[in-house]
Amino acid sequence: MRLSRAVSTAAIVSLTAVGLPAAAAASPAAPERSVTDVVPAPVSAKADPRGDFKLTPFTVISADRGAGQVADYLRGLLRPATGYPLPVVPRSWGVPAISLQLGHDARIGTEGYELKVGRDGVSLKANTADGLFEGVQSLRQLLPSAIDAKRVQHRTWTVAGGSILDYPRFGERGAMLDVARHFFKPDQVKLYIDQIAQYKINTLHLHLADDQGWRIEIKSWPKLATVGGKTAVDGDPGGYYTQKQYQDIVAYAASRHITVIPEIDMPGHTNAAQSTYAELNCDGKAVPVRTDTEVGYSSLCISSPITYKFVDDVVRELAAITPGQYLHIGGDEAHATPPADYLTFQQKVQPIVAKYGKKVTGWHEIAKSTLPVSAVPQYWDFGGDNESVAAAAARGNKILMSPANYAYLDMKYNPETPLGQDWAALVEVKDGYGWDPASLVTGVGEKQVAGVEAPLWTETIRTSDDIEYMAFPRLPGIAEIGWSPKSTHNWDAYRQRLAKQAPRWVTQGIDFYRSPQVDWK
Ligand code: IFG
Repeated sequence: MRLSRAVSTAAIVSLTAVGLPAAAAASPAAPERSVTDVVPAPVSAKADPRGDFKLTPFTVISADRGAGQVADYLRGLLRPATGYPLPVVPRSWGVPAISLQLGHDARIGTEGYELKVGRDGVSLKANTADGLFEGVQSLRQLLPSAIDAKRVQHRTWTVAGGSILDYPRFGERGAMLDVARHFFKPDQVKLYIDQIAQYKINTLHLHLADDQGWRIEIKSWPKLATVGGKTAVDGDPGGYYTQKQYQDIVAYAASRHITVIPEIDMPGHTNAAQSTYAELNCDGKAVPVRTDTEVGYSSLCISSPITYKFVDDVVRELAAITPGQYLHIGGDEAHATPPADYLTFQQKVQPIVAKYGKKVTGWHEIAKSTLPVSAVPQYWDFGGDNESVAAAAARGNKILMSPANYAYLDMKYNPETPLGQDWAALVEVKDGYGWDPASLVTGVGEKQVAGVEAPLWTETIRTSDDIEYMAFPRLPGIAEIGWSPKSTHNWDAYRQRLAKQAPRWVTQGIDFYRSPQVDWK
């Protein structure tokens, strides 16, 4: 039966309108996704349009010994939307497979991987499980964005063909969540862990204590959490992690190949502790509880011996439940601590961290003291000269870069941004992408950079939606700066790759800021 012209035209219009390319409207579409679209940009990627791999209900995941955890994680990613069994097997016996293999490839180091996608199967090779995990993050992006759906989608599942050889520029790519100004429940932290893991972030810095709240149970000073944890900025609900809950968060992060770095900020930013325990104040009187957002007014009592018993107890208990090598001792904005006292404090506290088998990291002010070479100052100023940071770098300390005017995710995008602050800068997506860690601070070059971190301070951030709005789309840019070769750093190319991430965030329910600087897909 011939449709009348009007009807057939209407049919084409309606099909096109719902986004289904009607035959007449179809053009040879550029592939929706390709190995060259991956964020962070890989070291090398070569598309093979004839090499697409189709997942089917018969596809298996084969895993070398030692690759089982990543294989199970991958299966967990793919099963909800495909509904396929995708059994994890030690060998594929010739059945089409995604194979995870461990080897010794000097080119890719401890976190790199080699990914090959062809019609007959997918091969992912790495030297460690960490490398396989990072390779899986790239593999995910070669599948349709619908792969992140939580319910079965009846459709074809094609992995874009091609090959990727990849490894990180810097060893540390981090995100910080300030759970002190506002408290976030373990499940909210785990959600953020899953969101940042997809961009090869490998550390999560938890800012566990500040003036407005103490968030981690310390058994030898129980009121820190039970009393000091009650408050939050603006009198909002407080909360804290029991040591068991903290260990559960640490384990969850580890299953996403992310190391937790806990921070107890001192000698400043200590009002929650000092309003809870009178003996922590030089005059023996508890200071008033504070839930405003002023900074720089508090200081532990440097001359009092009990201060160092407090630090010893806190560091000992935190070290015992932290598998990661580093403890963050804060050290920022100690404006109420006389400079000489600050140095005294650093000289007493840093050995305590070492005594409990951990290494020191802290805001870059700690570089005013002579640090052990393993200590990592975290730079948070705007770039340029900093004598003590340059001197530390010259002595062999590596510097973690988190400049407030580029990497602080609590900075507003623009004057109309409803959340966040603007004391450092307005940071639109392009601004957050427009810097290089190895040329930010005089005297801190490629070899002296430990990596990058994107802190999210939460004075104005209360919900997971708030976190998502500030972290996306800027966090992937920081992740790319930390992972990808400097040679790939190009805003015009990046903004197109970033745009293709949006359907994934929509499927994942990430409430991201639709910056006008990006042509969102
Ligand atoms: N500076 C303070 C943070 C937080 C931040 C908000 C650092 C190292 C301003 N210290 O950044 O506690 O208040 O943007």
